[in-house]
Amino acid sequence: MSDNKKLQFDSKTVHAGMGDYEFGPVVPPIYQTSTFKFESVEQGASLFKGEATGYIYTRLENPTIEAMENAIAELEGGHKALGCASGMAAISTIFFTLLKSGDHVVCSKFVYGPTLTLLQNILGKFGVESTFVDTEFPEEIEKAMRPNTKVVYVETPGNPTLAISDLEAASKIAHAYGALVVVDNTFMSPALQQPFKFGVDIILHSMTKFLNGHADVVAGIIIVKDEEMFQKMRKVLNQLGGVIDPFNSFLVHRGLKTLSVRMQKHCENAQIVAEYLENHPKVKWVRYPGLKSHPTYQVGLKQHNGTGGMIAFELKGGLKAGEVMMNSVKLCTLAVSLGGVESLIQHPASMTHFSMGEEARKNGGITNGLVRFSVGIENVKDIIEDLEQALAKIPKMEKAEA
Ligand code: LCS
Repeated sequence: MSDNKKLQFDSKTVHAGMGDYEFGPVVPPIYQTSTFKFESVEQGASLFKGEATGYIYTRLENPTIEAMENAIAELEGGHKALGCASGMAAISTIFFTLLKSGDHVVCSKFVYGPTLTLLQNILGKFGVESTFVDTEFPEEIEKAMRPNTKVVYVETPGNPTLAISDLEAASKIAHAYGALVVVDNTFMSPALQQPFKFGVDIILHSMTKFLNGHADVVAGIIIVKDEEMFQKMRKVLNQLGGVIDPFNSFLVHRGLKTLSVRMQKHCENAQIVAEYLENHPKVKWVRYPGLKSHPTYQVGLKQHNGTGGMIAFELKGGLKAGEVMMNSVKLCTLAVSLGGVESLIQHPASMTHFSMGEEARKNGGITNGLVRFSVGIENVKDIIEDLEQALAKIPKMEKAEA
């Protein structure tokens, strides 16, 4: 193993997490086994007591999973990471570790729909209260803090509004009240945003998206800053059981090697597409971290190393026009999820954020006409040509829908 700590980020994406394995493979082998043989009863017992190092059972630890976890912990600048079966498994493990009945959470009001419903409907049932605020405004976080607030949960940029929250400001406020800051870094990946640099305590990702990058895995990850939190979180994950499996870990680790080049291309393409949409006569508004018209563009400049691959926009003809466009794309695919090499387009109000309900959507700024676009790494000329022909299908609509 080379001393990866000295390497630049893009070199780390290629080499991080590699261990020493029998036969000298250049990538971690897939240990597709549920359990590991003990040398003796005594050795098995000492492994369980934590006195010996080694592997016991894949729900607890597995070398293929560990390699991927080490790689992502290194890329985020964290201590260690825990691979999970999905982004939602990562989020629920974090909440079940940090919260108990009577505790309070302050959460961004623009989050992935199921994150909001998990807090409201499931954690709510166990006596955890949540307040959803516009975390773009630090004073809104401060106003919502209570003596029993244990977690400030920020998704930035938010799904699907692309609202950017200031992580340094959120961390300062949360810490002043003794609360921890948890950040969903799915939309940016560590290539474009490294939340630990801004004082955040715990990072999570849906690795289904940019980290894996190829739309063929559902997975999540939690990254922590110290051993004490790692052990606490690991115990809960092992007992809840939402762990990743070795093959998906292998695929994510494979995807990570091209993270830097993929993110660079996502950013380049999305900037061109966002500017194209912003100048299109049929478009009402566009939200993209790389546009000066973004209300928190300046926060993005401070916090990001690039402007990402996600765009939100609304057409002048509202939902009806959006439906025509989404039904007319040919190269781009009408599908949920995001962050893969292929361009995907979807309608949050009826798809990813449907479960939130109309009121929470309205509160979070998710209008019925909002279209979300995950810009892939195809040639941008082909993407624009596809959008052009789809937008041309929209009949003249005089009045914009509410
Ligand atoms: N966090 C964010 C920001 C997400 O976008 C998603 C999934 C999750 C967490 C949950 O991850 P999962 O369990 O699916 O791995 N977002 C999706 C979306 O926007 N379309 O389909 C899934």
